[in-house]
Amino acid sequence: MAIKIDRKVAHLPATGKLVVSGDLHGNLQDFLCMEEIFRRLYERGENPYLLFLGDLIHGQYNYTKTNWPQWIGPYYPDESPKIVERLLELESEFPSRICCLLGNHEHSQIGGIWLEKFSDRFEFDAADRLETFKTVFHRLPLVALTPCGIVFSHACPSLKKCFSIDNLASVSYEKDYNTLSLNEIIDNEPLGVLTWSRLATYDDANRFLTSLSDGKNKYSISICGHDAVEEGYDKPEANQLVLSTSYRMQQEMKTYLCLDLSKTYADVTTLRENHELLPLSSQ
Ligand SMILES: [Mn+2]
Repeated sequence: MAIKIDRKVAHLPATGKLVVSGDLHGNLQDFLCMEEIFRRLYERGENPYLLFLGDLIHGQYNYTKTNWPQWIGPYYPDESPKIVERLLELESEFPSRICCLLGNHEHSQIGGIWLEKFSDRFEFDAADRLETFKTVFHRLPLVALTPCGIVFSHACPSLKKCFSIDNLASVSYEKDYNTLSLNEIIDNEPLGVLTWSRLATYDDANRFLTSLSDGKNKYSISICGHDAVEEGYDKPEANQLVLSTSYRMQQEMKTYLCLDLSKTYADVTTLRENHELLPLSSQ
């Protein structure tokens, strides 16, 4: 079994374990921690897959170790280019087991909206590899579907229209969004919404999940990153979970997700602390 990527949609298999990380923003140590969790499962013969929810890149550039504010969590240097390189190494070591979704920060490097607060250190630090990295960002899927009933995206599915799997697979990253305002890109369905939105109602998420469901697969939960929630995860609605693994997290609250792909998860109560939702720091 393998992760199958059909254009901008990743399809996870129906067996094995899936470990999921939220936003990292250049935190190489936390990336390596997720890698270690994946490797341990692999060595134990658990048939694991590793999914990142996007925003691997763009760490803090305006703070150093000496003026690092406490609200960001423990100090870390921005090692964004090393993370992308490590992702590529992992992908070649474990073909079809590693997947990263497109976040608004990866998108900003290939025509997505660019905000002043984004770090152009990335382009500086990765100048010699930038074209390679852009090719990588162009192929990152927008959503990941699991037969266990969960759909993953970087940001919340506050879509007002219905989209089929083929609609999502056909999304193009070629357009230049830089002339749009933040509000305009959030109105831009589905790409702007699924990389930028911080809030979806129960009905929005339900419409999204239902329009992707078919006779074979029924999707009941939307999981995204993008926002930092203090507790490590939030369940804003019965059909939505927000996961915060690294960025802007205090060490002991950093949370990752581990799913059994052969199970069915019907609503967010089935995602339990210390079972599916696990502390990164105890690894
Ligand atoms: Mn984001």
